Amino acid sequence: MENKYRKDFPFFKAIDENNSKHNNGLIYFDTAATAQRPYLVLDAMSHFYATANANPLRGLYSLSERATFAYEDARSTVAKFINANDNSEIIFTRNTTESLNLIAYSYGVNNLKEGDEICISIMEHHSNIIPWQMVCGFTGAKLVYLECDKQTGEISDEEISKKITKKTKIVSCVHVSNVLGITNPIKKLSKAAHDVGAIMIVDGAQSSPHFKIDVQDLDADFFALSGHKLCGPMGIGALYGKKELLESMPPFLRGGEMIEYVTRETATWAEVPHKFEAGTVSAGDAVGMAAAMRYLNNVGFDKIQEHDLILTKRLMDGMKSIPHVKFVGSDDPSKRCGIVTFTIDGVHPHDIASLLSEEKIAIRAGHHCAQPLQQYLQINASARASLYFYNTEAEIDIFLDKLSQLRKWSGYKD
Ligand code: C6P
Repeated sequence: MENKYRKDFPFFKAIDENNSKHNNGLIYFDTAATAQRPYLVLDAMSHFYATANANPLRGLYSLSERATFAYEDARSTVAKFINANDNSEIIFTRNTTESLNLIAYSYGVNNLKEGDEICISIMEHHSNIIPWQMVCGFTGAKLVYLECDKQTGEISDEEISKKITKKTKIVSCVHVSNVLGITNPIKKLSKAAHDVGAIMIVDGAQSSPHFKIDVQDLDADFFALSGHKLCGPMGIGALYGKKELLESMPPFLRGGEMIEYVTRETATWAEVPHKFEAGTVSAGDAVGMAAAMRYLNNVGFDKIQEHDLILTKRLMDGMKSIPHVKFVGSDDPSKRCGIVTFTIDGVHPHDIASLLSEEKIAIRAGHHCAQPLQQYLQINASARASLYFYNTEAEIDIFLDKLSQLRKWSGYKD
């Protein structure tokens, strides 16, 4: 089946036309780490720097106004992309990690106290663990983990009602796990959080590239995402927050145009979202991320999901017939969001990645920045192939062929 999207990406176009300086023949199965970028994104950024580059939000001349317009227009695209109620509910950050730290430093440290609890899941990325460990250290609050089924990755209703209690002040959960690929029951978690007066934070780093996000339907108080995971540039992300919450919170970083008025001793703050955007903003990157979001909308999330499933099914069906390969998480392709994590008996995941790299296949191996999950599952490391709509069935078949030979290359007879 021909993949009509690949020509939209300079990276794949060069590979497919066999004129890439470094990557001819490369199979890129590491989109969960970072996606490739289409021409549209690179063009939008070049256009911004060629025609509208000035410091946004400051200058009174028309070039700066154009920069401000481009930046605020990008904010409006992000708001629409996740169905926020108002553009001012979107704060530009560097990435998901910074978005989560912003909430921890601004909301967490200032609103929690000893005896309170923060509830996260055992499958969180470190970016949604360590900031909360920090808040607990500062405030005396306690970190509580929602555990999942070790085979399927599912978090049960009983676990939710056991762990989210009157002591809970924050529930923060990953929407799609970067290891298990599972989609968590965010609406149930939001309801449980709100029923006890807690706020609901969603780490959307892995979900936002794969399906249509509706923060109002999820009833999330905060939603974090990264541009580079959804075909946008690195170094730009977003934090959605409900307006009344953002208005009640102090700034995270200070300096630049995030102020209203400064005296020798004190300062007052700009309105949201600018209160949270200290220093010169990454306008070119925001423009690039907005172009990526428009591109994904044009591809269509129904198409993206359809393609995810076709490829994931082919990959997992093939892997099931290779002896000694074991999935980490569910063996149901419809529950993986294109993220297939696995081990091979007797071959260290780092060796799997290195041997595949020699065959020009790029996958990730190691702890995937989710060490508490690996401790819980009692595995030291795993390998992960992650797919997107620009991957092909032919790539899957080559991958399966190489994978079936890995044990032999490692000195085993079967
Ligand atoms: N996961 C992976 O290979 P940043 O780095 O801030 O853009 O994203 C952090 C992050 C947060 N949450 C989840 C669920 C994630 O998957 C990631 C990034 C990459 O799995 C890099 S470790």
